[in-house]
Amino acid sequence: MKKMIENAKRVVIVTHVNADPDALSSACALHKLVNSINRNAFVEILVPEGIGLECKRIYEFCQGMDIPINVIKKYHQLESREPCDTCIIVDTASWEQLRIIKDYVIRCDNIIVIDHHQYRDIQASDKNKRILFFGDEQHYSSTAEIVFEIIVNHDQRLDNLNELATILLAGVLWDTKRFQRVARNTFHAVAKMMDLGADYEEAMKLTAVEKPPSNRIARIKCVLRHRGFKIRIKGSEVFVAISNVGAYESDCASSLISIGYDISFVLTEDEDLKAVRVVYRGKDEVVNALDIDIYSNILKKLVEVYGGGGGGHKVAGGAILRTFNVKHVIENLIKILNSVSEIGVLEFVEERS
Ligand SMILES: [Mn+2]
Repeated sequence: MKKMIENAKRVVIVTHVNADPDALSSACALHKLVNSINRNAFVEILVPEGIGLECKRIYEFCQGMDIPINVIKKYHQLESREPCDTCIIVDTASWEQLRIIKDYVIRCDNIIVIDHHQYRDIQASDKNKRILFFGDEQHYSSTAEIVFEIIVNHDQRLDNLNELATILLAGVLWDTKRFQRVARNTFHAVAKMMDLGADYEEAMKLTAVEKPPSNRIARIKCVLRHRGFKIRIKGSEVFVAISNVGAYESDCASSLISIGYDISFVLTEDEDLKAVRVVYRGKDEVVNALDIDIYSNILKKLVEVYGGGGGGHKVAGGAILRTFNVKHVIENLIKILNSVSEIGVLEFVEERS
């Protein structure tokens, strides 16, 4: 990786669409690393579509450290850019998650992927390209931990290491939901971050979110529109919810889990992409005990039907499907649930109050 960066002229660091604190803090820290390895290279961070609300403070923090972050919303923003030779993809499991910057990144000669997702469809597809992978989900619960390890193992000590450690800690806090899920190296990494001057309180403040009223409306609509099902896998009952919303589908899927479902799927028609986005969430203890995994056994089958791509973990993930027919996707999803269930799919039916 160091050699690639030393020889680079133009480096682009990219995150997944609507960067979260893990993705954005990782990108900012890498920007400093690339600068320290190669002062002559042009380096920039590109974020497709936008930055999550929960990232506002990290965004400001990075700007305070003179790290430029460019949000790419339209193709013309890319057309005016020269092609880059080296791309660093962070916290991204699927090409589809790069959205409008996907084609720009695919043209890079050297690709470095730093990521912790279990399921992924980014592979070295083009043999002429050099592609490097860093990270796995067993050892790392966030991309920030991997980036931190790379920085700590770098032979030069970066300036403002305490501040970088603070934003990376914010990334860890976000992805672990304040240590509700951790991997083997998480606590080691966090202890080392604290040793190097990370400010825990500041890191917590960096990820505090105030959600807009439209988020609350989306979650209410999601609950009103949802359909609930009971399936059985290896003798145990599993409650599954399916819903659709126009935005905030991840929050919507999490809300369905918090009211009592074991697995939730939320679909969104994406006007710009002319595609359907699906996200899923699962309850940790239930999903870990199941004999199937949601991505490979359910969602991937939808990707096989419609095309597209996706990725994720045992308890969270998503995909883009090349269709614009939400109803059709839901029908197929129910069919797939039916095929994995020992008792078929039983729908909960209640009269409206
Ligand atoms: Mn992450």
